[in-house]
Amino acid sequence: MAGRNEPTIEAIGTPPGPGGIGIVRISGPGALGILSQLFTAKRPTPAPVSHRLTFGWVKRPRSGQILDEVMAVYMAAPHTYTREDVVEIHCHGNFLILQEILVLAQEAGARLAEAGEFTKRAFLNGRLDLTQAEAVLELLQARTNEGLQLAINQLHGGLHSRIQEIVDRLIRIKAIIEVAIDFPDEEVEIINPQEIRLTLSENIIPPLEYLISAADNGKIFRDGIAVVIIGRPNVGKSSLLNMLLQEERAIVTAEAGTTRDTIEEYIAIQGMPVRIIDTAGIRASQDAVEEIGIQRSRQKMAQADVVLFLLDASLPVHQEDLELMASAGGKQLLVVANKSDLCQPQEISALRDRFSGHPLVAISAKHGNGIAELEEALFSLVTGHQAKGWDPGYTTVPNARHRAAMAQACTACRDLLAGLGNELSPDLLAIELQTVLDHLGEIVGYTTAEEVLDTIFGEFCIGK
Ligand SMILES: Nc1nc2c(ncn2[C@@H]2O[C@H](COP(=O)(O)OP(=O)(O)OP(=O)(O)O)[C@@H](O)[C@H]2O)c(=O)[nH]1
Ligand SMILES: [Mg+2]
Repeated sequence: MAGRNEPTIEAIGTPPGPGGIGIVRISGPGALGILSQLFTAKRPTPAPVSHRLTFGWVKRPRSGQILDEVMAVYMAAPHTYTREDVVEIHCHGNFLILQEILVLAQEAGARLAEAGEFTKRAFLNGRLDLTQAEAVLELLQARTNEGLQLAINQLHGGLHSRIQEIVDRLIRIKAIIEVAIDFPDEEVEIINPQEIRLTLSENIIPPLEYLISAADNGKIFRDGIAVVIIGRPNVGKSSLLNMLLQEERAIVTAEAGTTRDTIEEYIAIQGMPVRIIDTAGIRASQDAVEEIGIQRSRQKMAQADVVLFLLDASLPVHQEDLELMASAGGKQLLVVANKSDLCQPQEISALRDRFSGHPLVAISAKHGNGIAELEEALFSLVTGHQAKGWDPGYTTVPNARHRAAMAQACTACRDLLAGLGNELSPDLLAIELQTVLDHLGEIVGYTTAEEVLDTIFGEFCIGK
């Protein structure tokens, strides 16, 4: 637990820009003292009452001048986010007011918090484990309801408790082995390799493997995908972007070469967070600006997870279409036959035959036909499942960091199993076991390297 001499930290907890309310948050042993210097309650109490909002004013201590009318709350440790004394001042959401409260609090002894420092203190003080601290960040950043739900489950300790169960089983085995090390001459056979083997192969490796598969299958719902719309000029790429966004985001004209730069937006498709990128139409061009745009289109195509390859279905397939499609290389590709309102069903069938190696959907980006089918096809392409009625069933989806540690733990468990077969000495078994425990400890934060912690908390915003 952080000691009494931890510095008291402060930050604005609300997003930038004008708002109804802005909150300054202060945490640390000096929090209450700082509040008493800045805040004057309308109805003062003889002693501070914890966890109660109080109406009053923030005054500039030197002049006694009122800065703002506020609600303030003091929350006594340890029942707070950081487990330290915490103070919040809820003022009007004006940046000048928030900024001045920060300065006044600094003059009273606080220092500006680093990114994620509140949550880091919550972690260091044992209020959250590392998976829960990461879940806080995910909760703030989730873009879909599915992602939100996963973050809440993890914050609630979903992953932590699963890992803890596995750790507890390992610790039980370790205790047995340690007895064997401490009493090597005992007549009774203390280590029962068969029992340890069974625990490892049935109660430790399978749950780890399950969590690893959950990480793989749930990844897209957690991290999302980048989808790029690619095609020759005028095929309707920007129209499709606008239709997906339900907003006139990109300029659409009948002229080829309208979009010069890439346009990126975020949408949710069937619960997947999608970064959707409209690009300049690709063709041989003499125009310098257009040429730069086309290079950008190609870069975005190279970086994307999925290519929506758009064709104008009302026109014959052009050599440039084929070249463009070939240049998508090994990307996951969905052929989108646009302007289907201008052609006959048999023309679409002909395209289907022609591009039979790829999934194809027919749409009209202008009128909105086929958009639901497009979303479903995209979902099946990236998940391998039908969108309708598919429930991944995972309430816990470990992230890439957790996955890597679990994979290492699994490998170490298999080594341990092999060691048991070879009748390894108890000392060596204990070392192998500790390796597994260390890998799992990285996930929850027992044995996580300082740099890793810095990276994790560095991703947070200042006020969290
Ligand atoms: N009939 C019909 N017209 C469409 C459809 N989609 C787009 N258009 C028209 O096709 C023209 C080009 O559309 P854009 O969305 O600007 O095409 P683009 O692929 O973004 O073009 P560039 O940015 O120039 O590469 C516009 O006149 C659109 O109204 C469609 O589904 N049906
Ligand atoms: Mg365009």
